[in-house]
Amino acid sequence: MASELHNLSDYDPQKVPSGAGRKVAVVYAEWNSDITYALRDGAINTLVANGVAKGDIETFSVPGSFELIYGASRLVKSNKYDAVIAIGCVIRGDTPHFDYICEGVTAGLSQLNISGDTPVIFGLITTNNLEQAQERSGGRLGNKGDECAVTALHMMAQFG
Ligand code: RBF
Repeated sequence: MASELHNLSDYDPQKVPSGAGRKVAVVYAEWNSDITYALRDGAINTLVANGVAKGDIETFSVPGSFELIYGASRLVKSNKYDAVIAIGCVIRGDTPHFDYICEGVTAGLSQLNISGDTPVIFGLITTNNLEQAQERSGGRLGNKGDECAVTALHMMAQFG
Protein backbone atom coordinates (compact mmCIF):
# COMPACT_ATOMS: atom_id res chain seq x y z
CA MET A 1 0.00 0.00 0.00
CA ALA A 2 1.25 3.46 -0.82
CA SER A 3 0.56 4.78 2.67
CA GLU A 4 2.81 2.06 4.10
CA LEU A 5 5.71 3.60 2.22
CA HIS A 6 5.15 7.16 3.37
CA ASN A 7 8.01 8.31 5.53
CA LEU A 8 6.69 10.54 8.31
CA SER A 9 9.95 12.49 8.48
CA ASP A 10 10.02 13.40 4.79
CA TYR A 11 9.33 17.04 4.17
CA ASP A 12 10.66 19.82 1.98
CA PRO A 13 12.31 22.33 4.36
CA GLN A 14 11.82 25.07 1.77
CA LYS A 15 8.08 24.65 2.00
CA VAL A 16 7.94 24.74 5.79
CA PRO A 17 7.26 28.16 7.31
CA SER A 18 9.68 29.44 9.94
CA GLY A 19 8.61 29.04 13.53
CA ALA A 20 10.70 31.97 14.77
CA GLY A 21 8.93 33.77 17.59
CA ARG A 22 6.31 31.03 18.03
CA LYS A 23 5.55 29.30 21.30
CA VAL A 24 4.69 25.62 21.26
CA ALA A 25 3.57 23.21 23.98
CA VAL A 26 4.22 19.50 23.65
CA VAL A 27 2.11 17.26 25.87
CA TYR A 28 3.09 13.60 25.86
CA ALA A 29 1.91 10.40 27.51
CA GLU A 30 4.14 8.24 29.70
CA TRP A 31 2.49 5.00 28.54
CA ASN A 32 4.79 3.30 26.02
CA SER A 33 7.43 5.87 26.89
CA ASP A 34 10.10 4.26 24.71
CA ILE A 35 7.94 5.37 21.83
CA THR A 36 6.49 8.63 23.13
CA TYR A 37 9.84 10.06 24.22
CA ALA A 38 11.18 9.46 20.71
CA LEU A 39 8.10 11.15 19.23
CA ARG A 40 8.43 14.08 21.64
CA ASP A 41 12.12 14.52 20.86
CA GLY A 42 11.45 14.29 17.12
CA ALA A 43 8.85 17.04 17.42
CA ILE A 44 11.18 19.27 19.44
CA ASN A 45 14.14 18.76 17.08
CA THR A 46 12.05 19.54 14.02
CA LEU A 47 10.57 22.65 15.61
CA VAL A 48 14.05 23.89 16.51
CA ALA A 49 15.39 22.99 13.06
CA ASN A 50 12.71 25.27 11.64
CA GLY A 51 13.31 28.30 13.77
CA VAL A 52 11.41 27.80 17.03
CA ALA A 53 13.62 28.83 19.95
CA LYS A 54 14.28 26.04 22.47
CA GLY A 55 13.07 28.34 25.22
CA ASP A 56 9.76 28.76 23.41
CA ILE A 57 8.99 25.03 23.60
CA GLU A 58 7.48 23.70 26.82
CA THR A 59 6.86 20.03 27.54
CA PHE A 60 4.26 18.46 29.81
CA SER A 61 3.83 14.79 30.64
CA VAL A 62 0.57 13.02 31.41
CA PRO A 63 0.17 9.38 32.54
CA GLY A 64 -1.60 7.91 29.50
CA SER A 65 -3.00 8.93 26.16
CA PHE A 66 -6.45 9.43 27.59
CA GLU A 67 -5.07 12.24 29.77
CA LEU A 68 -3.82 14.05 26.67
CA ILE A 69 -7.32 15.48 26.35
CA TYR A 70 -7.26 17.23 29.71
CA GLY A 71 -3.61 18.22 29.34
CA ALA A 72 -4.12 19.72 25.90
CA SER A 73 -7.31 21.41 27.04
CA ARG A 74 -5.51 23.18 29.87
CA LEU A 75 -2.74 24.28 27.52
CA VAL A 76 -5.23 25.64 25.00
CA LYS A 77 -7.10 27.53 27.72
CA SER A 78 -3.87 29.08 28.99
CA ASN A 79 -3.65 31.03 25.71
CA LYS A 80 0.13 30.92 26.09
CA TYR A 81 0.92 28.87 23.00
CA ASP A 82 0.58 29.21 19.24
CA ALA A 83 0.16 25.44 18.90
CA VAL A 84 -0.19 22.39 21.13
CA ILE A 85 1.21 19.05 20.02
CA ALA A 86 -0.33 16.00 21.75
CA ILE A 87 1.73 12.83 21.65
CA GLY A 88 0.78 9.30 22.67
CA CYS A 89 1.04 5.69 21.63
CA VAL A 90 -1.73 3.15 21.96
CA ILE A 91 -0.87 -0.45 21.13
CA ARG A 92 -3.74 -2.79 20.46
CA GLY A 93 -2.48 -5.99 22.02
CA ASP A 94 -5.49 -8.07 23.03
CA THR A 95 -7.55 -5.47 24.78
CA PRO A 96 -10.77 -3.76 23.72
CA HIS A 97 -9.54 -0.75 25.70
CA PHE A 98 -7.56 0.07 22.58
CA ASP A 99 -10.67 1.15 20.72
CA TYR A 100 -12.10 3.08 23.65
CA ILE A 101 -8.90 4.98 24.26
CA CYS A 102 -8.31 5.73 20.57
CA GLU A 103 -11.87 6.90 20.05
CA GLY A 104 -11.84 8.93 23.26
CA VAL A 105 -8.60 10.70 22.46
CA THR A 106 -9.58 11.36 18.86
CA ALA A 107 -12.94 12.80 19.87
CA GLY A 108 -11.44 14.83 22.71
CA LEU A 109 -8.68 16.39 20.66
CA SER A 110 -11.07 17.02 17.76
CA GLN A 111 -13.39 18.86 20.12
CA LEU A 112 -10.53 21.05 21.32
CA ASN A 113 -9.76 22.04 17.75
CA ILE A 114 -13.21 23.47 17.22
CA SER A 115 -13.77 24.93 20.66
CA GLY A 116 -10.45 26.67 21.24
CA ASP A 117 -8.28 29.19 19.45
CA THR A 118 -5.11 27.11 19.39
CA PRO A 119 -4.45 24.31 16.92
CA VAL A 120 -4.03 20.95 18.64
CA ILE A 121 -1.91 18.59 16.57
CA PHE A 122 -2.80 14.91 16.64
CA GLY A 123 0.33 12.96 17.50
CA LEU A 124 -1.31 9.73 18.58
CA ILE A 125 0.20 6.57 17.15
CA THR A 126 -2.27 3.68 17.14
CA THR A 127 -0.77 0.37 16.15
CA ASN A 128 -1.38 -3.35 16.37
CA ASN A 129 2.00 -4.07 17.93
CA LEU A 130 5.20 -2.57 19.29
CA GLU A 131 7.11 -3.10 16.06
CA GLN A 132 4.70 -0.91 14.10
CA ALA A 133 5.07 1.78 16.74
CA GLN A 134 8.86 1.59 16.53
CA GLU A 135 8.68 1.95 12.77
CA ARG A 136 6.83 5.25 13.22
CA SER A 137 8.91 6.72 16.03
CA GLY A 138 12.27 6.97 14.30
CA GLY A 139 12.32 3.65 12.46
CA ARG A 140 11.62 2.56 8.90
CA LEU A 141 8.66 4.89 8.46
CA GLY A 142 10.25 7.96 10.03
CA ASN A 143 9.03 9.78 13.10
CA LYS A 144 5.48 10.99 13.58
CA GLY A 145 6.85 13.62 15.95
CA ASP A 146 8.60 15.25 12.98
CA GLU A 147 5.35 15.25 11.03
CA CYS A 148 3.49 16.83 13.96
CA ALA A 149 6.07 19.61 14.19
CA VAL A 150 5.78 20.35 10.46
CA THR A 151 2.00 20.39 10.78
CA ALA A 152 2.20 22.78 13.73
CA LEU A 153 4.48 25.11 11.74
CA HIS A 154 2.00 25.20 8.86
CA MET A 155 -0.96 25.83 11.14
CA MET A 156 0.78 28.60 13.06
CA ALA A 157 1.84 30.33 9.86
CA GLN A 158 -1.62 30.06 8.34
CA PHE A 159 -3.71 31.12 11.31
CA GLY A 160 -1.35 32.55 13.93
N1 RBF B 1 -2.44 4.56 27.48
C1 RBF B 1 -1.66 4.74 26.41
O1 RBF B 1 -1.18 5.85 26.18
N2 RBF B 1 -1.38 3.69 25.56
C2 RBF B 1 -1.88 2.45 25.75
O2 RBF B 1 -1.59 1.55 24.95
C3 RBF B 1 -2.73 2.24 26.86
N3 RBF B 1 -3.27 1.01 27.07
C4 RBF B 1 -4.10 0.85 28.13
C5 RBF B 1 -4.68 -0.41 28.34
C6 RBF B 1 -5.53 -0.62 29.42
C7 RBF B 1 -6.11 -1.98 29.62
C8 RBF B 1 -5.82 0.46 30.29
C9 RBF B 1 -6.75 0.29 31.47
C10 RBF B 1 -5.26 1.70 30.11
C11 RBF B 1 -4.37 1.90 29.02
N4 RBF B 1 -3.77 3.16 28.81
C12 RBF B 1 -2.98 3.34 27.73
C13 RBF B 1 -3.89 4.24 29.81
C14 RBF B 1 -4.99 5.25 29.52
O3 RBF B 1 -4.60 6.13 28.47
C15 RBF B 1 -5.25 6.07 30.79
O4 RBF B 1 -4.04 6.61 31.25
C16 RBF B 1 -5.86 5.24 31.90
O5 RBF B 1 -6.96 4.51 31.41
C17 RBF B 1 -6.31 6.13 33.08
O6 RBF B 1 -7.26 7.06 32.63
